[in-house]
Amino acid sequence: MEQHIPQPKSFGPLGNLPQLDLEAPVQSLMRLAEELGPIFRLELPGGRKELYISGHELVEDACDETRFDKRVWAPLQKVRAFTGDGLFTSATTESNWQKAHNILLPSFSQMAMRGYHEMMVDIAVQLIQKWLRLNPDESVDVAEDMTRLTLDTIGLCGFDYRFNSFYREQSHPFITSMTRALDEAMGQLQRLNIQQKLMVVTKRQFQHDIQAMYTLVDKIIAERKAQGQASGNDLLAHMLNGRDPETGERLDDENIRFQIITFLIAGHETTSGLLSFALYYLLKNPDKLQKAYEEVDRVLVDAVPTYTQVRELSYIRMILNESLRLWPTAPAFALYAKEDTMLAGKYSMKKGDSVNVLVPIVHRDTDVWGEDVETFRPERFEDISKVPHHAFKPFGNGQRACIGQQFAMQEAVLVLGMVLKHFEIMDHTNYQLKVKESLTLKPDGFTMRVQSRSNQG
Ligand code: MNH
Repeated sequence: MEQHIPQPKSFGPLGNLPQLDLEAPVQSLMRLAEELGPIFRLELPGGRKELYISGHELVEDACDETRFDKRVWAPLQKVRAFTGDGLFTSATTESNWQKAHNILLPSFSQMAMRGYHEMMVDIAVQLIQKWLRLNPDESVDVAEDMTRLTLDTIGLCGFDYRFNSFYREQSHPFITSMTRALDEAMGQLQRLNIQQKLMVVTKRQFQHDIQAMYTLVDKIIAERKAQGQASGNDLLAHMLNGRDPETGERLDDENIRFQIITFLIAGHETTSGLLSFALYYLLKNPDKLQKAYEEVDRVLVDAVPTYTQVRELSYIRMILNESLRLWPTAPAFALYAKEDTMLAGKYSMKKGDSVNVLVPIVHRDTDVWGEDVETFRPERFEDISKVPHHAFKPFGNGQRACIGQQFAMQEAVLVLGMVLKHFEIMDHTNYQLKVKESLTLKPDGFTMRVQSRSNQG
């Protein structure tokens, strides 16, 4: 039997837009899900209808790849203005998706992580050095320094390029352009067509920012080609040299440009948010912080961690997973039906209809996670076989899941481990969590103090 899908009261041509806080759309959707249940519908300007799901049964069914595939949903369509048919913003049916996926998958295997370890350590040491040199009354802007770290890490591991963010007060010009372009892409979503047409200056700035990104990236590609294509063992080398085992084809230059911009965006915002949320939760949970200290003191016995030691930091990894459960920094993804189908046997969907998965609410489904879903409890991830994987989707789904998952976790475990080995962290403002939204989520205005642990004898 067909079931009713709730929709809040709508307001003429604006539809349900008034119910969304435009500064924090995901958090408005989370509130609506708590009110309306595991499935609801909204009407957005332009007659766009969107379906949102967050119950584990619905999500598990929509994650069936034989019937559903990733939809490049509205925000990603906007981002396509500068990431084109790169991995993140292409449809599975576009030929460059499969080709790039085949060529790049080996660069992201757990094996490949060994090859990035020295470079990850190089950047992590810069963060530690910066914090060691702070005066006792100075505090750390957590998300800012984590963004410096993750950007520099993907720059170095990916393209042998140093953004040198720890040597700059202001962000690197690439990041200024990227952030502004991302904000503009999100802004376009919320404007009516007529407003959009009037925003000449904004449009010109957008074009300027895109051009600035292309210029830097094209320079990186040209310099590498000048050195001889075979040089290097980073992502760029793999993109220039790799051939698709299925077709024998290489990636073209335009697609490589889109992939580089994609990796620079996808490869740093989310990981930086993850590290920031993890530090927030540790400050608020002293008993978990104590367990983490015990682990790093036991495992990280050398001046800098080895690859193998990072793999041994299992409690640190659990902390990161639990942070991703409560605040998955990429909070939503979309799927469409490949043929007419019934979602979870209850809701009929026509070929092409889509659903948006509200990940933070799936991660708070008490049916699978238990009653204490709001509690930060890394021990949930102790026994991998007991984790409800169908209701844990911080990295998306199936073949379209995050290609950088191993990379992100390797980097985050290394950095959180090193931070805790070196510093006592202090919640000097009694920070109250406020989540800031762009394409991803981050704690807003979160600062802490750090004190070297080695000075304490
Ligand atoms: Mn990542 C896709 C989350 C780190 C590169 N990433 C996705 C998706 C999610 C996601 C969710 C699926 C989106 C969708 O279905 O529309 N990613 C994360 C999170 C982190 C992360 C939570 C860190 C924490 N991602 C990284 C890193 C890189 C990266 C690091 C690169 C070095 N991610 C990608 C790419 C895709 C992706 C590329 C698209 C993959 C594909 O569709 O083929």
